[in-house]
Amino acid sequence: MARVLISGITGQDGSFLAESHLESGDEVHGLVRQSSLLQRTRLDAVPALVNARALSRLKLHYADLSDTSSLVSVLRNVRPDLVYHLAGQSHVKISFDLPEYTADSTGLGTLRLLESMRHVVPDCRFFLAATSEIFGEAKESPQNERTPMNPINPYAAAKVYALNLVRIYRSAYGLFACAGILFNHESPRRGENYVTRKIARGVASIARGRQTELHLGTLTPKRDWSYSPDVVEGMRLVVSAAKADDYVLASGVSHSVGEFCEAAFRIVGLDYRKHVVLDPNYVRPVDITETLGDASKARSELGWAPKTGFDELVRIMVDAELAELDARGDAA
Ligand code: NAP
Ligand code: F7E
Repeated sequence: MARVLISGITGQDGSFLAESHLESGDEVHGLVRQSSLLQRTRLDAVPALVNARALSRLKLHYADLSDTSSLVSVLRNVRPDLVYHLAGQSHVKISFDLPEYTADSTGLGTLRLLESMRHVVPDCRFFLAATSEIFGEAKESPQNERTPMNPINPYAAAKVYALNLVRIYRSAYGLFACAGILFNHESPRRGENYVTRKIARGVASIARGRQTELHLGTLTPKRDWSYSPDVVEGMRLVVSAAKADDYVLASGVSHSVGEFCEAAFRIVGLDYRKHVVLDPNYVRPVDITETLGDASKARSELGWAPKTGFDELVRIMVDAELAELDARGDAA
């Protein structure tokens, strides 16, 4: 039984990762930050899939990425074998509004956690959720582990810093520090202000007669979208590899935001062109035209490949929103 510590356990990936390790019989510890409400909706989904005995192996600890002493204290108490570092401000557009907070939580937060680990649990394995955003408007397609970093927003710049720290702590101190260079991955647990969840919610709401329009910034950018549980499976393989290294986790297929809309509206028999309204409020100062990942290193060295294709992902997300609306029984 491994002792696993997850920062960002209340997020999309953190909740799937917690579930996956609980199902493997591990002891799972999560860092949670202070908030005025105790509702943690993604974690509430966990009990549906694991039994009560497994839930007794889930423990939450208050800590904050801005408070080094809280991180040291949790590491001392838990003495984890594995740390997954998923927490931080990770919305690209919001990083233009909160550049300093993004640098502090996503960039310096990683430094604080690595430095605390180096002193308290130097033999513990560390996984960073890095991002395809580090490549910016990439000079080559598809992007792999050797593609030059060229960040174009504050979030990406903070993740470049975090990824460089992982490489430094690996080479300078011999820490087992590794990273997944994660391309977009989605699920019904995705944050509501990311485009796929926003579209899925909009489609369900329009299909049930609760609204008529869906406001989006642009339809042209293309993203390499995967299903979050597939990527979480990849994270587990990266952190349990024989050697600490960095791996791209991506589907290798790219679709535009417009194609996501088309597929999602088609599921409920509607034409997206009649409902999508372009709204400048959601346009970014700069945006990446296309991301496309080459996960061949993860495939050949770790045996990882995503199982869920684009059409299935869209269906999973739309069906979940329809089911939630119908369960609430408040369709107009
Ligand atoms: P998410 O759903 O937005 O979850 C973010 C988590 O970080 C939440 O648990 C949140 O806690 C926590 N958090 C945020 N700021 C914090 C702070 N200052 N101190 C402590 N905790 C904080 O993100 P996700 O989609 O699961 O992504 C997980 C990680 O993968 C992130 O690091 C993200 O940058 C990276 N990533 C994601 C994708 C993707 O497509 N999903 C792609 C590439 C990389 P609260 O619940 O309290 O808000
Ligand atoms: O945008 C466009 C938007 O916010 C996708 C994060 O997990 O993946 C994610 O970052 C695309 C962009 O994700 C709206 O301009 C159009 O081109 O869902 P998103 P993202 O910015 O790609 C990377 C890999 C991460 O690491 C990040 O943490 O969709 N778009 N209209 C819109 N996006 C949003 N959110 N809202 C719109 O109305």
